[in-house]
Amino acid sequence: MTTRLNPDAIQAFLAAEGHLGPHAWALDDGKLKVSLKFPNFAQAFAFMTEVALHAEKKDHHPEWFNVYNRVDIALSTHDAGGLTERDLDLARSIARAFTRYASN
Ligand code: HBI
Repeated sequence: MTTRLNPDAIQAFLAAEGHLGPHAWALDDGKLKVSLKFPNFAQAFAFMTEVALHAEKKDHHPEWFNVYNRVDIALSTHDAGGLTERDLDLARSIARAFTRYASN
């Protein structure tokens, strides 16, 4: 699905599912962004490996940056020039994966 979400749909997502423990998704520069912290690098990288497998299956990939125990993530659908259901779907996979890691 490559139809861009309307602003109300994005706000509804943020209100209902925007929270990941102490972290929260935010809309920034047309992308869904979150910064996650883990107890250490090994946990952060294990999380990234899990998410990478989901991303490959969905053919939808995060922009992300890792340093030590921090993973900064930005989601958007380049093909659509904004956010689509594919981003919310990947965000939900990220949230599910994150619940299995203790956050810092
Ligand atoms: N990942 N986040 C994101 N956005 C895309 O538009 C996208 C992607 N992964 C793969 C992908 N598009 C491909 O379908 C095309 O680039 C061919």
